[in-house]
Amino acid sequence: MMTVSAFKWVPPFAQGLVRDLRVRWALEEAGLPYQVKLIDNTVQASPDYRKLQPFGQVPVLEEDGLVLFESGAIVLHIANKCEALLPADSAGRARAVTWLFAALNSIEIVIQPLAEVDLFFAQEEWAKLRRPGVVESLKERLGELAAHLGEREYLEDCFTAGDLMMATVLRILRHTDVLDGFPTLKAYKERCEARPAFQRALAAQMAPFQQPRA
Ligand SMILES: N[C@@H](CCC(=O)N[C@@H](CS)C(=O)NCC(=O)O)C(=O)O
Repeated sequence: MMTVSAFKWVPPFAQGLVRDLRVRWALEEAGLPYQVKLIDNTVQASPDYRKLQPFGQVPVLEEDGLVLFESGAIVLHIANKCEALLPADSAGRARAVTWLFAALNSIEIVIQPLAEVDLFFAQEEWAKLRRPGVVESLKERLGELAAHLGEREYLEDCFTAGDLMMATVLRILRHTDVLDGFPTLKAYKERCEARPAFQRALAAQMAPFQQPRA
């Protein structure tokens, strides 16, 4: 059975956004059972965990001696086992993989700076100066994404691992009203979040955070 690493606890601003969610969601879509290895800061910093994840982050996926890190690589690994995440035809697969990379390399890359400015450095003068430029670049990119999506349900003909990744990336904006300016993208993200597999994955990530802390 596959094992996914996840945090025992994170602050409320991160709960429901931690990147093991992508992996849990992919496993739920694929109908593959998994177990979770909950870690804390001590494990994260330990040499043993660094052997699995060089940067001490989550998620890690372990499967019969295979160890993977990077949520994109892990989701792709799972998607390869499941037609519901990667279409059977080679062109459809390639397009889905393209969107998975676009989510990480073209969208997350412009969303993450806003999360950092707002959630980690909000009181810093440089962050206040930087924010308008970050929002402007982000809105430009989201406009381009919305133009591609148009009135479609998903980025391609059906839901794929590319949508899974894109939805998790758009969710990082939940502390802002930026998506209100892009109603079709907001509806797209909500359509993806309404999938039962997503709901199961989210509930599973949230469960340990609701336990009393030792
Ligand atoms: N590029 C990595 C990023 C992983 C990442 O940023 N994980 C965060 C949680 S969402 C983490 O472990 N943060 C703790 C840290 O960096 O020390 C991936 O997609 O897997």
